This record gives sequence, structure tokens and C-alpha cells, in this order.
Amino acid sequence: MTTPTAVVPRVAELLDTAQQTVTPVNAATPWPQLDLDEAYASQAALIARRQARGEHGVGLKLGFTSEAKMRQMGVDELILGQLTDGMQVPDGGTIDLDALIHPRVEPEVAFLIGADVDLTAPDVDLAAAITGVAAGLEIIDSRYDGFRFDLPRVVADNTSAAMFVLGPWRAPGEVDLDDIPVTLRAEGEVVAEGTTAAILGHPLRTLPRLVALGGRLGLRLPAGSVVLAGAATEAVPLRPGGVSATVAGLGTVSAVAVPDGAGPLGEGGGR
Ligand code: 0L1
Ligand code: MG
Repeated sequence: MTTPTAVVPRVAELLDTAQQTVTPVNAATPWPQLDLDEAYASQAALIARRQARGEHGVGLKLGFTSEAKMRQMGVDELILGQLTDGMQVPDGGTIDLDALIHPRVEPEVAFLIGADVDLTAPDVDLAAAITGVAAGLEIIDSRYDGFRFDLPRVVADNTSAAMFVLGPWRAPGEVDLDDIPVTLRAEGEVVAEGTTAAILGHPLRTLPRLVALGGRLGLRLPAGSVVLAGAATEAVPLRPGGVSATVAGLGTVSAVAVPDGAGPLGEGGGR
């Protein structure tokens, strides 16, 4: 990493304000050019702002782990984001839509890391530290107008991370993650289908990539950390109502998206 430049705190402030005011950064906002090192430094500054408000890091996520999504966005690199406890919604819990700009949801495979792992150490074996596997839901919410960004911008925006939900953990030996059907449902209807093979061919293949990226950034995964390995389908717009992801043989995770202060679903006005 090169030395962070003066643009870093400004970018972090703009993105933090966008998230907190639920107002996207638009084309009229003066925006500095960022290289990838500055983008990751901006992401770290953004997370530091959240930590200063009392949030704690709980893990890491990878983005663009599906070839289809990379092609769609015109990029060829995986990206890494950071998860905090303030982003976590309990399984079966409520997603406050009024805190989100234009949320999308995607089904993920999540890993629980059972030992302290220093990603900068030589020969890190992250797979050996996995003590749980679960179905996950990730809610992404780009802080840029229209989800329009280049690679440095989406990295600075913490890879669009907004919220996540984890299903029950299963022991890793209980589940074969090879090419398992994954189904995303909204209000009980199937809205996207894929398989775990969409995640770099196999979710475990993401781990060396996470180690390489996280090591370069000097990151650690304390015992109890979560890793979101990536989405098995495209992300779909998150609408009011129930949403769930099922990874066959692994489990189901769900949440209910609700406009804040709304009455019964349907009366509060949808998006
Ligand atoms: O988790 C992800 O794959 C999201 C990566 C960021 C790109 C996006 O906002 O779609
Ligand atoms: Mg994701």
C-alpha cells in the first residue's frame, strides 16, 4: 500500500454522510480520482468512522466473486469489504428500508472463523480455521447514484456493504459445498436461483483470495469472525416483505424488510 493521500478522509466523509443521510452521492458531487490503494485506505477510514460511533468489526466480505457479476460490472478483480456488528440483522429479524437508499439482496455462503488468523502471516490456512458454514443474505446498497461506480469507487464504498443476515451455523464437515442449489425468495416467490459453483467455482476457492487481499491490507480475523464468501446469484432489488435464501442441505436464512414506522406491510408504501 502507498501512503494515503489527502483525498482519503474526504472520500470517507462523503460516503459516510451518504449512508447516514440515506442520500446517494450524485454526478454533481465533486469527486477526486482514486487509485486502488487510496480506495482501500478510504474504506478503512470509513470503517474507522463507524467504529468511532461504537460499532465493532465482525468480519470480512468478498465481492465480485461470480464471473457473471464481474462481467456485468466490467471488472476482473475480487474486492474486499468489512463487516461491523451495526450491519448485522438477526436471522428472522427486520431490515429497516428507510435506512437504505436503493437496496439489493443476494444469497451468500458464510464461514465462521474459529481461531485468530493474521492474514499477513506466511502460509495462512484459512480453511483450517473454519468452524461453521451458513446460508447468508447480504443487503448491498451502493452510496452512488444508480449503483454506478468504477472499481476504486466501489472499494471506497466498502463494496456496497449495508447489512447481512446469517442462518444457523453447521459444522463444515457436515456439508459438501460443491455446486449446491441456492434459491433466493421474496414473499415466498423464487426471485433468483443459482448454485454455489457461481462463487469462483466453489466457495472455498475464495479463501486464498481473501488471504491475499486481506494480507496486503494488513488485516486480521479474530476468532468468531464471519466471512461472506460471495453471492451465488445476481442481486435483486429488496422490496418490503419477507426475503430468504436457501442453500440446499445447508439451511435457510430470512428477514423481513419493513419501511420504518410503517403500519402493516402494504400500508407503508413500497419502493
Ligand atoms: O457483495 C458484492 O458482490 C457487492 C460488490 C459490489 C458491487 C455491487 O454493488 O453490486
Ligand atoms: Mg455480496
